[in-house]
Amino acid sequence: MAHRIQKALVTGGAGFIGSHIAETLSGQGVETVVLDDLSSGKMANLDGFKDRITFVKGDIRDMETVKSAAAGCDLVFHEAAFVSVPASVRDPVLSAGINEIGTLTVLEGARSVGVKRVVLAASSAVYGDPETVPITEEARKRPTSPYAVQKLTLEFYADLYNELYGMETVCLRYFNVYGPRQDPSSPYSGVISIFSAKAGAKERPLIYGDGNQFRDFIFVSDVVRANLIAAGHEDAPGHIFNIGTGRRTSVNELWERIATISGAAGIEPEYEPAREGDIYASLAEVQKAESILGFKAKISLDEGLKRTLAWYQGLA
Ligand code: UD2
Repeated sequence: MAHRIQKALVTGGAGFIGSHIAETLSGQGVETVVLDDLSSGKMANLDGFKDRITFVKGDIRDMETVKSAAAGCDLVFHEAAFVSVPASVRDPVLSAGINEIGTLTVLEGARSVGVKRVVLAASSAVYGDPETVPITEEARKRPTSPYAVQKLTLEFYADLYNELYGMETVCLRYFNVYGPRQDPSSPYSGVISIFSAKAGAKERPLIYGDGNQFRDFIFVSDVVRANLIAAGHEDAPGHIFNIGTGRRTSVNELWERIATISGAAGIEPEYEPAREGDIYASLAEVQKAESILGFKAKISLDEGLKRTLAWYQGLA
């Protein structure tokens, strides 16, 4: 597993999820290279471990940059992406350049320098509005945004590199990931980051719709662990795994818990009409990751929220 990794590249390693992967890898003594163009990632996310990594500022669409960052690596974690769903709706061509051509460049660059395995960040966005929950990996794919189409394309390319070129690839379809370093600053930021910031400021949150819509929220350290297992497990290559908890939480319940933990209980949310294109139900079927990888999320929502809120309080 992770102890067999000598050197790894994390694309998007200055971003929310990528920085946690880079921090864990480098903390385990893995020689870690971070490639990030800082378009949404931040140097501040590397605070505390930047002396343990090699940071390369560069664009994943540039083949030479990718090749030199990946040189000598046995593993690549591909977390770099154009991450905003609504922004992908506004700019499908720009987002496709990063999420499709950028991904292809990472795969091809990795292959050309002899990387053994690439673990890629896929997304539950590929399912769109599901017919039933929990959602199995085989469920119908109904992408409802350019971002979702691009993440589905990423999976096809990953599979192709596994089958056609014999470079091992594993795709992890993240559900709603949350935790420290998630940026709360845009209205389209993850709901937990927004609610945490609101609770800290003792302000009323906005809930879109009736608040009964639900999600599968997974804490970022569990996602890091899933990546490390996917990186080392001999049965992982060629597979796509849902990475969630299998537990559902409604947006109403989420606010209640955040408010209680942060001492903001009694602050009533404001309600607005549901966001256009919002999905009502999302919940992972987690059996496949459990049976093949032995991966199971460990951090309860309350524990994850406590750690997240503590971090946002530290920022204030
Ligand atoms: C998630 C992913 C997105 C994409 C999508 C696929 C995150 C941050 N986003 O979007 O990248 O993969 O899934 O379906 O993981 N909400 C409020 N008030 C707020 C903010 C949000 O009520 O201030 C609601 C929102 O309307 C939605 C729920 O909270 O019903 C979750 O919203 P989100 O933006 O955190 O994540 P989601 O699932 O829409």
